[in-house]
Amino acid sequence: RALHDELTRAVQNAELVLHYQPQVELASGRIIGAEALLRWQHPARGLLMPVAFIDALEAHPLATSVGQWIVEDVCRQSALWQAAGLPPLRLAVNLFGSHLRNGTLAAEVLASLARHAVPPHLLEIEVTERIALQADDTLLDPLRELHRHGVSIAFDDFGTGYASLSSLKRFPLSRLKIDRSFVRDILTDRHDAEIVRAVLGMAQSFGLDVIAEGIETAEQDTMLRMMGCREGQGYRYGRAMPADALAALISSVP
Ligand code: G
Ligand code: G
Ligand code: MN
Ligand code: NA
Repeated sequence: RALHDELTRAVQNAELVLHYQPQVELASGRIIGAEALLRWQHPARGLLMPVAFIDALEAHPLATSVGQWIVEDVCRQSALWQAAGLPPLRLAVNLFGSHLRNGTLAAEVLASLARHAVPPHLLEIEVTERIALQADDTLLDPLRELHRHGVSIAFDDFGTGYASLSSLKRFPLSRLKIDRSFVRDILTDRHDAEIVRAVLGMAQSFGLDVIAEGIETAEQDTMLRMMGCREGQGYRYGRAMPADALAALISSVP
């Protein structure tokens, strides 16, 4: 209850901010995109991570408007970076289940893209298995519509739940995000390595792109490249950081 009320205030006072974690092309190390991750700039407690508030926010009546703001802010940022001469970046947002159920998702996202003249393929929407499981088939229609318009749809934390395989059939997908739990021990756990290999093979069969999450070391990077994984995300390339810091990082690389 206290957290609920505090979140109401936080939204009204614009205390929520987006940080951006780089995503790279493994072959070159080039930053080709970023995932927008929510932070709460709390006036008394400092910068709060999602673990402290994301469940409360997801259940909050304001979740949908926060979701709308996230898409709008990412499109605004994308246009700013384009105008500043940065190479085109694919920016990913995480979806609240309630936002999908709201029914206006597709129209809002398309409006934000149009307002800021952002090409649809530069926006990616990440959907988790939790959402996939809840969703009856018509609830996926907004995602289908966005996908038809060229918006990229990624399956987050792929491989961690039992809906994964059947979801490949129903979901309008562009990319699988290999969960970081499989990347962590990829050099020492033969089963994890085989799971990653299987996901890469499955993605190829289904014509999907793949990104591996949670890459922390050069050895994990090399292993994934050798296995044919083309993109990665993780502390090795950078943590989530303020937008200006990401722009500086991209500009610092010749
Ligand atoms: O870096 P990290 O602690 O930011 O993120 C933890 C989790 O919080 C992520 O895995 C993601 O599921 C969730 N999360 C972070 N930002 C957002 C957001 O903007 N929207 C939604 N729905 N979830 C988010
Ligand atoms: O939406 P999702 O759950 O995938 O959000 C990404 C989460 O993973 C965030 O909490 C982010 O801070 C975290 N993360 C990103 N890169 C790494 C990494 O290299 N190692 C670990 N342990 N966590 C990571
Ligand atoms: Mn994510
Ligand atoms: Na994830």
